[in-house]
Amino acid sequence: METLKFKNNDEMPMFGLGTWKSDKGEVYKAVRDAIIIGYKHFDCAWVYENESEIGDALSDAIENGDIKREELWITSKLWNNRHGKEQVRTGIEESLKSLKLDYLDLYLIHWPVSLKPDVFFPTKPEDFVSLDENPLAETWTGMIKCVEEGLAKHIGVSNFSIKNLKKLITNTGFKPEMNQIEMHPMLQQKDVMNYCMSENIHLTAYSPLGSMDRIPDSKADDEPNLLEHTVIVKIAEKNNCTPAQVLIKWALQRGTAVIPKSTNRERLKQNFDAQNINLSENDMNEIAKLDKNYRFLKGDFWAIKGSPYSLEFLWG
Ligand code: NDP
Ligand code: 1BO
Repeated sequence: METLKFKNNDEMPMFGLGTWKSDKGEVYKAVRDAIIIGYKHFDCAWVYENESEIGDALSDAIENGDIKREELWITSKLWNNRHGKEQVRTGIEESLKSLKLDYLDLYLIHWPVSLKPDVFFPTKPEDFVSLDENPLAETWTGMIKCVEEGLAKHIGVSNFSIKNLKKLITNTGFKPEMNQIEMHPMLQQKDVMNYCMSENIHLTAYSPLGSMDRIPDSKADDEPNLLEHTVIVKIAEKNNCTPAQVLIKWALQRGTAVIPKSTNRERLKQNFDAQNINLSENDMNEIAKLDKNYRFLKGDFWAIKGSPYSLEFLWG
């Protein structure tokens, strides 16, 4: 399995399993199946509300001798209601307890957005805390402490634009080691990619298959279907593989990590096997033409009327 190398020589498997929307009652089996198939990297988050079941699967797999802790790469993410120098510790401890782990391999600030401690998801302006009141630099200081105290081996961010990355680095003097962002042929993020690569910040592509299992309310009426895109289907037929495999291998061949979600055993295996496909230069060039700057996750839930956050702040 190909890896991304960190400064201290730790290696993160570039291919991993996404777990957002992996329901309780399904995710235990999915993680156990994935480990048997060969998955080593699991992408988790406190807000996915399934870390406890993932933790059961990981500890049972370790106890059963299917895998060793040191062979696993576990990422989790700090939710927006645990921002702040001191609160980060509460956030990571909650995730570690649920995942039944002593340390995370990677801990990310999930979004550059702060919420009040008792708010899970915002419904009104008062649910937010502005970055003037709770600066990201303070949260980042809390993240650095997690590494110093051995709770996380590596730290990074998610959903950070170039502007927000630059501000964080200037204000703290410490670079995130990872930026996890939405990336697929319709949102290729070439500017963010060039910037991160020039700064030695690794990238992970989320929603690589188009995140079709999101709740209907969060989908645009005219949302495109990546898995049915004629160019992707044509390249899949040519390579004797599936459209999902083309999308996964495209991300890997660009040098990014990729974390497709599935709870279905056949699709878990299919996605894992995408690592063995080889897309030609011509295939990559054809896919490069599909960029439309199209986001499946627009982030508009942070930009409700009266919120201190805007889409321009997030992505501008
Ligand atoms: P994906 O793009 O991975 O798509 C998941 C959907 O694709 C599910 O409906 C899944 O169904 C289906 N699927 C999986 N494999 C195949 C296949 N081979 N053929 C056809 N359909 C398939 O969506 P996500 O949004 O879940 O993104 C992946 C992961 O990225 C998340 O789970 C999460 O870990 C992370 N993420 C992080 C975010 C962040 O803010 N940092 C935001 C969004 C995602 P089924 O399960 O039935 O197979
Ligand atoms: C708000 C959605 C988060 C998915 O990672």
